[in-house]
Order: sequence, then C-alpha cells, then structure tokens
Amino acid sequence: MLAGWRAWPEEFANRYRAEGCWQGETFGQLLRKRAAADGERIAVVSGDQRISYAELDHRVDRLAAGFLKLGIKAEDRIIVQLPNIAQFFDTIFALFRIGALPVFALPVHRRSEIVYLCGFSEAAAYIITDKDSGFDYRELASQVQASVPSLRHVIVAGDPGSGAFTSLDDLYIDAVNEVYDRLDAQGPDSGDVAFLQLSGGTTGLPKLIPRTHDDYIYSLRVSAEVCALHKESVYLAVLPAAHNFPLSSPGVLGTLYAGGCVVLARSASPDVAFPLIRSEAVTITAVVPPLALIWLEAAQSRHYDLSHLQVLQVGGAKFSAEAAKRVKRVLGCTLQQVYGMAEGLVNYTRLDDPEEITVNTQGRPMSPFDEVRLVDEDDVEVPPGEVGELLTRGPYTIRGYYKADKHNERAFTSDGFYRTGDLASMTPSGYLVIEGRSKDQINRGGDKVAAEEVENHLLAHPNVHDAAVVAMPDEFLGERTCAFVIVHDPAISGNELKAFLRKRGLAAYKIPDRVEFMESFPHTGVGKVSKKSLRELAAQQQDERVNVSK
Ligand code: OOB
Repeated sequence: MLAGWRAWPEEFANRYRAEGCWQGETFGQLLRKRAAADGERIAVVSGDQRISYAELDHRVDRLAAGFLKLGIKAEDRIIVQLPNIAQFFDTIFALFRIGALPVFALPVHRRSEIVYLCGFSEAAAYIITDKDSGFDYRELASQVQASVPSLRHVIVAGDPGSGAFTSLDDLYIDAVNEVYDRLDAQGPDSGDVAFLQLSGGTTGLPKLIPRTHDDYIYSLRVSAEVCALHKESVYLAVLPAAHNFPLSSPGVLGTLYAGGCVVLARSASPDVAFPLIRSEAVTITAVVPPLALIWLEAAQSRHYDLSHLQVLQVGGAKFSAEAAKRVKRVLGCTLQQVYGMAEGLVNYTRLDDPEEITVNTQGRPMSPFDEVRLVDEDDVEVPPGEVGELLTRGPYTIRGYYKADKHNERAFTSDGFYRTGDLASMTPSGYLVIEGRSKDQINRGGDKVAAEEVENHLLAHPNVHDAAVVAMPDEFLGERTCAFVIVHDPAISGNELKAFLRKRGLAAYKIPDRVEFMESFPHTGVGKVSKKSLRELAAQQQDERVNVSK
C-alpha cells in the first residue's frame, strides 16, 4: 500500500464493496473492456486525429511498454502537465496500467507549483508538452530539473528540444505480446491509489488527494448515469482535462466509461468551442461561471448552430441565478449545476429537475451513499434550512490527504468526515445551496487560490512586514484577490510586488489582482488579523472604484 495514504476503514470498505459501489475494476481493465466491446467506435477527437477505442488501447499498451523500459514502475509518482491533447489519455492510461501514479498539474502552473509537486511527491518523471498557448514548457522543465535533482526524466509530447529530455513519441514501442500480457497480470489492484489530484488548497502548500481505481470509477459510473451518458454521447472538454470537474464529473473519463466520444478543445473561447459543437455534434460540455457568461454573450451576438448541445454543466464556483436563468433561452440546452471537489463529493442538479431547482441550487449528492452534514462551529448539526459548514464522507470521498498527517487532523473529523470549508443550506428536498465559505481561500471564477500560499510568497520579499490576502467581489469572476500589505519602506509599488511574485514562479491566477498598503491590520477580539474586516474593506474600496469609473 502507498505510504502516506489513509485508506477507508475496513468496515466502510467492506460495505462499499458489498453495496456494489466498488466493483474491483482498474482503469487499465476498463479501457481493455471498452476496446473489446466497441473497438471501432471513436473514443477521442483531437484536431484532425480521431482515435478509436481499439487504437487508444493499443497506444496505451505501447506507451506503457516504453514507460516500463525507461524504468517507471508501480507507485512511482509522475507529474503530468499536459493541455487537452490526445497524448493526455495515452499517458494517464499507460501509467494506470503500470500502477504508476499521475500527479495532475494544471497547464497554468509554473515553477513554484511544479517544483513543490516534484519535490513533495518525490516524482520520478515530469511529463509536459513542448509549447502551448505561447508558453515553452521545456524552459520551465529545465528550471524545475535544476531545483529538483532527484527528478529522473522530463518527457516531452512534441519536440523535446536539444536538451536531455525524452521524447514521448519515442516511448511508444512495439513490444512482444508477452509484455502486454504481463502488464495485465502484474497491474495494480482496484483498491490501490490510481493517481494524485491537487486540492484547491487552504494552507501554505497545496495538498495532494489520493484517489483509488475503485472509488474514482464508482464516481464515473454514477456521474455517467446522472448525466444520462451513453455511447452516442459526445463530450467537449474545454476546461483543462486534468481538473476534477472536466476529468470525472462526468467529464472525459465518465464519457469513456460510457463508451462515448471525447472531443478535445485547445481553447475555451466560443470561436473554437462553438464550431466544434456543431461539427462534432457535441451533446454535453462543462464550463466555469465566467466562461458561461462569455458563451451566453457570444451566442447572442453571433449565430452559431448549437442545436446538438443538450446539457451545459456549470460548476467550480457559484453560478448566479440571474445568469442561470438565461442558459435555456439563449443556448437552448438544459443547465446542470455541479458542485464538487477533488476530495470527492459531487452534487448535480438532475436533468429533469424543474427550473426552480436548476437555477437556484447547486444540486444534490450524486450517490445514495454520500453522507452530508451541515454543522455549526462546534460541529453540531444546524436546524433544517439553516446555513452550516458542509461535512461529508462516502464511497468516493478521501479519508486523508497524501503525507499530511497533521493537516488531516484538522481537515477531517474523528469519524472521517471531510470538512469542505463550504457554507451551505439544504432545501427540504435535499438540494444544497452554497452560501459562502469558511476556508481561507479565494475562488477566482473556479480557480482556487489559497490565501496563505500567496501570503507566504509576499512575506518572502525583504520589504514586506506582513501580508493578508482576501477575496473581493467581482461581477465577472465572482471573486478576485486583494492583498493587504504592511511594508517597512513605503517606496515600493503594488506592481513591483506583483512582479516579485511572478519572478518567484507563481501561477498567474494566484497573483493578486489588487495590492493595498496599510500601516496596520484590523484585529479580532483575540488579536488575530481580522480577515472579515479586510474583506469588507476590500469590497468597499472596490465599490468606490466601480462608482468612480462609471
Ligand atoms: C471543483 O473542485 P475543486 O477541488 O477545484 O474545488 C472545490 C471547491 C468547493 O469546495 C467549493 O468551494 C467550490 O470549489 N465549488 C463551488 C461549486 N463547485 C465547486 N462553489 C459554489 N458553487 C459550485 N457549483 O471545483 C469541482 C470538482 C468536481 C466537479 C465540479 C467542481
């Protein structure tokens, strides 16, 4: 068993097996089965590539053979940072087959995040693309390798350049059948950890989320059912496929689970996505709220044929009821709100729910085995209809972060419920309405920013005495980031501090949108920095700015 992973207690594991949630299948076997049953059907469309299930299965075998030859083995952690390209699937399924663990980085992550992930997970390899959206990942990889000498391989999809990097293309090798058979015979157990997801984070350093084959495949099965996926379904991936929402809710993996077709978009812009919806007859796709607003605008001003689209999923951050009401009228499809988390629990509005529910709630738990509680600050359940922190446990919700014993004591209750840090109320029919957050995090239109992580980077500047990062309301993203800073020498500008953070290799979405200088911070009764007061101040300043600009 992977060291640093907290499995479900035996009693729960037995129950989830007995109830048929965990069915003993691994990702490697799942793909093998789809290839045997529906080999000719198209699994993945990427640009002008159309890859059938049989081809995908074979590509995965060949790449797994190459990974093995390179020395990658079961339980090795492999940082995967790929955009929405076909090799993403070859890579993750090949690693699944070997039992090596992808660690899902997002394409927007930069040196700070990747160096940390490589070091913390003691990664054996880092898999990137050559260039994407004008960014050269090979340069990033060179910097990462210089900081993490234990990293054995950098593997590049595309041109590996002149350095010592390995070409992913060269790793697809035609092995003899025995090698493939051995892969199946020696593959991982369905109860093993399959990969590590990234948490949105509330602390100084991102946490890693271990998900097993059993638990994740269960979440795919239920998601595919709730979203009525079948072999004719066509899912368009516009969000980065490595994120839990487009990965599994039902996302690209839920679509493959159902035998449907995944279409990969290199950009989420309507100019790219809308033509794909028409040409590939896309039936379902998933967006974050700011993107939904852009699509709603674009669909009104330009005339695209979106008639194939049956379901638009919106999640990752709160979608305003006002915008939600427009989806059906403007895009002509059903809105499905999705409230989920990489730690597990996913809630959906159902496709046949009345508009009252799809517009005003964030859905209800997808599985009858999900347990949810809404509690006050003393962990006592709040009366029906009132707001409380959402706690949850179930067959696909983790019992602990990877190698984070101390943090786990706070993040989970003693009886194994995950503290989501989300404030919610529940309707009489069991639907959740997200009302706010108790965790120290900013949700920038679906991108999660851990306040403490950014504060630590600011504190690394010699001129910064103290820093407090909070959310400020924003019409488009829902929230943006405001950093309040106390400096020793006032001869420094906000832009200089932002440039400092960028130089430290922090992902762009974590750079504060605004920096405000202060002489001292407001305090709470016990002398802690009052983030509540700072949030109010940031909101007030924001209002004043908006009024001035009007
Ligand atoms: C999804 O996953 P993460 O891990 O990036 O972020 C989880 C957090 C939640 O705890 C909540 O604070 C927020 O994102 N969130 C929402 C939301 N969906 C997620 N807040 C309000 N309304 C929503 N609909 O974001 C994620 C994972 C799987 C499916 C969907 C989203």
